[in-house]
Amino acid sequence: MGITVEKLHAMEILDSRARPTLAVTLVASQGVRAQAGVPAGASTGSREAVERRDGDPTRFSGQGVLEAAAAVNGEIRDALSGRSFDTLSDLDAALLELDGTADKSRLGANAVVGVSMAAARAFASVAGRSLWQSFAGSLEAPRLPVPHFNVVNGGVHAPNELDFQEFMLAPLGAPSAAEAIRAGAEIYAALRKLLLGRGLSAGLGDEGGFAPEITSPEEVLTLLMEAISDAGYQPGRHGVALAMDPASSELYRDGSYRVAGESLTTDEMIERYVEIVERFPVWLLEDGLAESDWDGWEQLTARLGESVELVGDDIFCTNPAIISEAISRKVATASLIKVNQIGTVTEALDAMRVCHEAGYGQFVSHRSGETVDDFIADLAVGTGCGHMKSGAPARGERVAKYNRLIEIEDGADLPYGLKAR
Ligand code: 2PG
Ligand code: MG
Repeated sequence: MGITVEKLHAMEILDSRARPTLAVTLVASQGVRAQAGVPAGASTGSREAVERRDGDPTRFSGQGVLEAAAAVNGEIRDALSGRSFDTLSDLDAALLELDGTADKSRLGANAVVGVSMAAARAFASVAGRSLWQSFAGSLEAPRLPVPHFNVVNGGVHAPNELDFQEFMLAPLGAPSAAEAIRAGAEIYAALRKLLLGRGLSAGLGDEGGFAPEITSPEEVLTLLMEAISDAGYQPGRHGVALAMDPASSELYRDGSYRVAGESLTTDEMIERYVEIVERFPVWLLEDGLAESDWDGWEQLTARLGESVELVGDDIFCTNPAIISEAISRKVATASLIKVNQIGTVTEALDAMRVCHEAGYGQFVSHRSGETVDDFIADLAVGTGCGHMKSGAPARGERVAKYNRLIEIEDGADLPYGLKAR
């Protein structure tokens, strides 16, 4: 069932980092009102869709989004109002045509994605479906994804000296999403106790994980192993595994990687990962190498691609064309999926389809700047992609997505876990 756009409205609200972002409302004449909160990143890939910021230094240090809101309330509203669309992909195509740039920079990717997300919700409601149900059948059969809890934050997400950005708990062996979330929360509490017991800070980074005064990635992983055991869980792929996002484009300068005061070549970084994977149950590594280090990525994939899921984030930017190139070069084994990184829901689904057809994983993700919008939970469930990350099991904007998984699981009899690959 299609929708006829009756009203469209955007306003400037705050994200979880005290920065402005957009809230978009779309009213369809079928009696449906749908909203979306637009996420925003800090460690961004250079080929991401470009969000529109006002650049007015007298407001929010130039980060305001009044012009992006005005694009929704003006040009986009004028172009879409009164028009009927059969599918979300038709509506998204109209947005792309109106913007006319490859990176959505004219209207602003934040404006475009907000309208696209609200429209996805409107199409689902008009069809009498939950959002996750509206994605069902597009890829794998729906399932509850393994939540990946980012419990230690570093890099550009925290003011500590830890270079790697994210250290995640992955309850691969949990029997259900609700039990996985319980594991995440209990281990988070055990980790807090461990940190405080050692006189380390339990202050939080942008994604709700702790930001202790630790510089060595191995030391963090050792602490996580302890916290998992302290909370009564089994570390490992049959229990609670580990995952990392070093966000290494941020560490890459003049051909080498800066890690804990050392300067490492690509080969040395790969060796470091090989050692880490031998010592710790790290099952997934995202952005292990920089977005410009494609040759390094080829080597990394040849070396670890069989044993670890290698996820491309900055390097792919949820862009179907870049992912296709990566597939032909045997770079990575999965893509991160961030809807705002590419700019429309339809294109994010295209990126997931490209991955799916090549046997690449799809790891649905929040951004470091978030609202309480829980869109990604439905996206991950409906596409059956098997895993999702939304930061720590703490702070409302992170927990909103995990709680949505609990709600979906409560109302539908769906399997939990990674899909069989
Ligand atoms: C990442 C994301 C989300 P940001 O690097 O994967 O965790 O961070 O939103 O800052 O790009
Ligand atoms: Mg990343």
